[in-house]
Amino acid sequence: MPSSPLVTRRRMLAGSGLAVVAAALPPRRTHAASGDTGPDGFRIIRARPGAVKLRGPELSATPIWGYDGTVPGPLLRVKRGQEVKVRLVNDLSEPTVVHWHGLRLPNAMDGVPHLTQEPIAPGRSFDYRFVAPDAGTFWYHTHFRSSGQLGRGLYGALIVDEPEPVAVDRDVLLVLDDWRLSEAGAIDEASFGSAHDAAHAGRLGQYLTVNSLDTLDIPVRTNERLRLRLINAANARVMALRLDRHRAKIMAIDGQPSEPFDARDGRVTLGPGARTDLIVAATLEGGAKAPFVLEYGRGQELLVARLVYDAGPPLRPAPLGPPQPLPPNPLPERMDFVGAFRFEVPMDGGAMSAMMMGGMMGRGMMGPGAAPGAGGIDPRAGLFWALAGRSSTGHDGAPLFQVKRGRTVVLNLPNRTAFPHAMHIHGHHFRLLDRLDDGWKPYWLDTVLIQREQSARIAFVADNPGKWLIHCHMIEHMETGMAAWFEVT
Ligand SMILES: [Cu+2]
Repeated sequence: MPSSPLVTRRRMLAGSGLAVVAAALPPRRTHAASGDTGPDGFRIIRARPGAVKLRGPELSATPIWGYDGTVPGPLLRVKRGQEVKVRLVNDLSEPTVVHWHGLRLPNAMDGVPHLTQEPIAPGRSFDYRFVAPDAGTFWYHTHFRSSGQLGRGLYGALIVDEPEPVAVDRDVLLVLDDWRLSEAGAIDEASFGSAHDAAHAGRLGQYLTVNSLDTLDIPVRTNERLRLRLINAANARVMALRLDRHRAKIMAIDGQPSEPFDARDGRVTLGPGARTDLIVAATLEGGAKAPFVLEYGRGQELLVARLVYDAGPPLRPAPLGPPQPLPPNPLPERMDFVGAFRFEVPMDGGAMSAMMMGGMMGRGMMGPGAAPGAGGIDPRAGLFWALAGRSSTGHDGAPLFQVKRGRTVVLNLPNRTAFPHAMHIHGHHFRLLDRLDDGWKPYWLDTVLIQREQSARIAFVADNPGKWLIHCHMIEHMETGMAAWFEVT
């Protein structure tokens, strides 16, 4: 695996000394509290250029594309069962769409260009309207020319609150991203569409932000209970995070409640697109500081956030006990494995693979008209990856498979490449099956990180009719062949 590009020296210095103080997001801010809401109750969000100080307050702002010109975009917050109503106005110079990542919503609202809707032209708008079926931490992001649009900042968080408030003292959102910036602080646009990135680990930035800030200071009081909502909004970076000196319980993954379990040594790993909700007992003494870091490269780390303890008295005499599990969402309780539809979805291609070399040889050595590599991999056409034996960018071609509504689907996902992949399924959450086929992990996922030469088997009930994508959430892999769709009829 190639090493991550190094974070700049300045960024390291900033991370260790010049933290930006930022208030944690207040809980239960309603989505109507900021921005425009039309007379018909639609929250108006404009996809437009903006400028954000990604490198700290003392350096110049970076031109970005963002929802309402900000990164992350406006926080949307509804209660489970309430409607999300967003009128997306496209003030960009190119088309766009919005995908609601992890939401089990009606197909027409899924925001996949040409598959569920036509792209929203510049100057036009599209109304997204759906009921939020599950409480949890979700996000919304562009799904059009995603490498450039997501890489420029078109994403935001969507929090769906539980029917009854969860017993925490502080609810903090951390949206993580990495940026590839020039010395002057501009987004490196020349490298969008880089074939090298696409054929390797995807576009990795060298500059890490949380909520677009250089570092997030989270104020806490002794014996508080915190909920941390982590979202990995990077195009391709897998984020290995560690919270020091605290016991953290994983409460939810990819929006869905899990059986609570300890984050071992305070560690949690998020592939691109993934979310994790932690509950942390703040048990240090007043005035203490505890780092939350990104581990990368060979033993290097970078400060993401800090818990900064108030010097005053504890909030309560002793910390609260272990948290209760979050209330369940209405997910399928059982799956029919006997009658399941089973399908092989191998991942192939990429740099160092025989298939891609075959494609390069085929065209390069034998001249035009020669057959591309197996599975349609054709580097000359910008296709470096294949899923289930074919190379597609999503909506094109026939469905990978069709199943009747209600059928259990079991997919085997062997990663036959030299890189990890974060496989994302739209419209459904799935179970990660145990190796021995005798059970599943105590959580649900919508995106599963599969290491090189490993495989994962997943199962879900295809209970949501429509045309749904399955793709790698390393965006540059998706855009160069690692995508397909299936249909629930
Ligand atoms: Cu991938």
